[in-house]
Amino acid sequence: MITLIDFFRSGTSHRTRIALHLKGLSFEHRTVDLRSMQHKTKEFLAINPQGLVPALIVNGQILTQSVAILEWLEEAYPFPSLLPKDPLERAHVRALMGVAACDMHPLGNLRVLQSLKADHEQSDAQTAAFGKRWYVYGFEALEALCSRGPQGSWLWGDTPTLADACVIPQLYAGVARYHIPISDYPHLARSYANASSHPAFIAAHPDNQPDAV
Ligand SMILES: N[C@@H](CCC(=O)N[C@@H](CS)C(=O)NCC(=O)O)C(=O)O
Repeated sequence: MITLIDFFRSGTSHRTRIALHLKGLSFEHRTVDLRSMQHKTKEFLAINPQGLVPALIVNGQILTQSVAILEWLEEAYPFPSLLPKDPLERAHVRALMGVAACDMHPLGNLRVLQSLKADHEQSDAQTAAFGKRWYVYGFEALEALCSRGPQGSWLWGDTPTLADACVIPQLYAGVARYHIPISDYPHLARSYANASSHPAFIAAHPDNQPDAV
């Protein structure tokens, strides 16, 4: 039995949903609404002491940190594989995951942007410009890295990998929140377009979640 605790608009929840759907796993959904600070309640902090979504409950064990969850999913459910067979290829896919998960996502996260406003007196416009800058750097880096890899329908070759699971939510946020023109990044645009018609990515999309309003 798998329970995902998430929020529709959260990029880390989005990447976890993509991987769960790509693996074809059925799971129960529980929402923690970040807008009403449900992630800071005693009840949720008992689940994740960091007060961050997502969390995955697997047979009573609580998993946190989305990349750890993705890696667990790949190990526990190897088929369909979301990593290439070759160790060097895997390292390339994990580098793309790292750009999205370590270098882009944290700098646009709610608590970071809230701290810029509350502790450093930044306006909404300054905060948005700050977030956008790191996303643009991320888009540029991802595009350059993908151009070195196997060309196909997805970021790294012809099947979706954990890189697509991590990167697509950041592309979505970059386009929707910061209006970054995805067409300037052909490799990213191709994977983004494929995701828009792929059942697992559609099922995982923020707009298609029960808590989306
Ligand atoms: N490294 C963590 C980051 C989790 C994270 O930052 N989640 C965001 C939503 S995308 C969150 O819960 N933010 C609440 C906040 O910033 O207060 C992971 O990958 O799971």
